[in-house]
Amino acid sequence: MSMSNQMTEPFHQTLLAEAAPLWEKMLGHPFLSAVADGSIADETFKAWVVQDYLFIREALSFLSILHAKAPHHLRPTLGQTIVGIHQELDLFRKQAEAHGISFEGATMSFVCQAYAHFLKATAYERSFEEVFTVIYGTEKTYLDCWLRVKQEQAAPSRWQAFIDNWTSEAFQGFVTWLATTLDEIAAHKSPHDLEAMRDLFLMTVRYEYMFWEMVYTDTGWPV
Ligand code: MP5
Repeated sequence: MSMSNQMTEPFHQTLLAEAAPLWEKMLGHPFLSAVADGSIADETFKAWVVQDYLFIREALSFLSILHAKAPHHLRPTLGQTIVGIHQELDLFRKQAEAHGISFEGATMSFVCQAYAHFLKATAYERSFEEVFTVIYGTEKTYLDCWLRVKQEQAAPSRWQAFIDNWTSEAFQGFVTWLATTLDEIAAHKSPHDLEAMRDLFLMTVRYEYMFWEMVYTDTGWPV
């Protein structure tokens, strides 16, 4: 694949251009349109709440290792994301209580576990730049997916707290910071390194698609 335009185009835009077909498929997932038009089955959305709760709880170790690998000047913001995850877990617990959802005894589905383990393996084994590329992927996908829901919404949803969580100005600002910082980091990397970062980014987007697919098709463990 060609990295020839890396000098002219910010790296995050190169990644988004490479991922464009996958991205469209992800944004067009029926889970998202069903949330937007209010037709999503309660049980389907609740399955997502449980799986995403388990997922972000696991993602804490990914973020902690990213923080530990980060250069000093990026640590204040990355440290805040760890606090942010704890706040998000509180949001999930409050919403679960309000909607009669229980996390007790819940286990990660096949896809949820695979994705969570991909994050952790990346955090432990890959360079800071590679891990940073993955966090950009996880956050940018969520921003765009929930923005799509918000844009298509004709009426408030009973799941509005989640929609608002990933479409807030603060979250948009954070994702912009991730993109700008990724561009700065990438400016000093070799084509070989950039290619490894790109591969991880595309893998992240694939997992994001599979996460919607898993909850929508109610795939826990196929066997
Ligand atoms: C995120 C998430 C966003 N909550 N769940 C999945 C499957 N992908 C991405 O991460 P965060 O930390 O909740 O903003």
